Amino acid sequence: MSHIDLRSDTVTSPTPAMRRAMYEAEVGDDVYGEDRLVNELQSRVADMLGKEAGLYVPSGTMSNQLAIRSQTQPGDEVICEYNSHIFNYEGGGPALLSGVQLHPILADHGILTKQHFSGVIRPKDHHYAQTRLIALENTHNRAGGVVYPLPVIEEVAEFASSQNLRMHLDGARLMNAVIASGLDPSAYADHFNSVSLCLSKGLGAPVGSVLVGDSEFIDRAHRFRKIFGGGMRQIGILAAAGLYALDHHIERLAEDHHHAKVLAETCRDLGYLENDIAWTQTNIVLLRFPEGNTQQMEHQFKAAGLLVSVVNDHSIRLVTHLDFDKAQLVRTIEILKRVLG
Ligand code: TLP
Repeated sequence: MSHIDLRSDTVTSPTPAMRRAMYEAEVGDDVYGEDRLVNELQSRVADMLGKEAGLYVPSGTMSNQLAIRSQTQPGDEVICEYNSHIFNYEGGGPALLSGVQLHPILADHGILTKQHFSGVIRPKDHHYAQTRLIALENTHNRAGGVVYPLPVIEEVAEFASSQNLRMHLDGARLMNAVIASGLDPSAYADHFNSVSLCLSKGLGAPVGSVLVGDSEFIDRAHRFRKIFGGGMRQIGILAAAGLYALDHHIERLAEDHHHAKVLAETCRDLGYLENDIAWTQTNIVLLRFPEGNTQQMEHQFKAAGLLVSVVNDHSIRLVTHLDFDKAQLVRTIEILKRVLG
């Protein structure tokens, strides 16, 4: 029997219906701006998030890096959370591609509040890097899919505006937050100058993210996308997958959240859930191994038929997704009980 793969929600394969939409897609050359489906996808996501314009890019990493490059100058500073994707998993991109320094701040469950910014903004003095941008992540991946509370975002955005700082949202899993909270996507996006949304995570497309913001920002990002090598040609076949995902795979995220909750309950009962179960809010479950033996546990899970991802010495992550069904849920519970019980 094949392994159950809960390493990430990026592991899904396009469904037969999504592949059909890709097969039938008309294409044009997107570097000339002539791919109708790419244009449709970009304006669809921009409309959904209440922004003027959108830009289709190959990955969430490129989307975040373009947002940083387009809203900073070399020598500037970007504030982010200590466990954020931008700080941990993007290969030092901000230093390499934008020449900026990151100022990471550790926050409980990944949630930076207004209080965290007290005394952090650099004075306008030649000694200092200039603070230019605040980047938040919703849902917060390494915190375990935590949904950013809207009132906290509102407070941070108000503060940012009082300091003349721009705001970027890494919304790789923003639609998980939308489904979990019942809020409109634009309710979150309203507070940011730029938002990155991934189609290749819970939404189940094989590739792609859309970066949105005002037209001037998107125009700058478009230029940097070309410079970073992200100008692509007949990608209507990929945009078709993204459009299909927006039409068919948003509401169903609730199912992934339900599956994650059931797995979290199992892990809690076995004594291995990292946080209180109230923090399992979307599709990510964090397991804690105080003995620091996560590599060894990963091998044991694999031998039992389950692929997991090791976050660090003490944490293992399970992520539910489109290709994980009820039958696999039952099998996973059995495996968890067998390995951890
Ligand atoms: N995250 C991946 C890994 O890189 C850790 C995963 O499996 O979760 N922002 C957030 C919050 C993300 O979780 C990710 C992917 C990205 C950006 C980057 O997206 P891609 O992989 O498309 O570059």
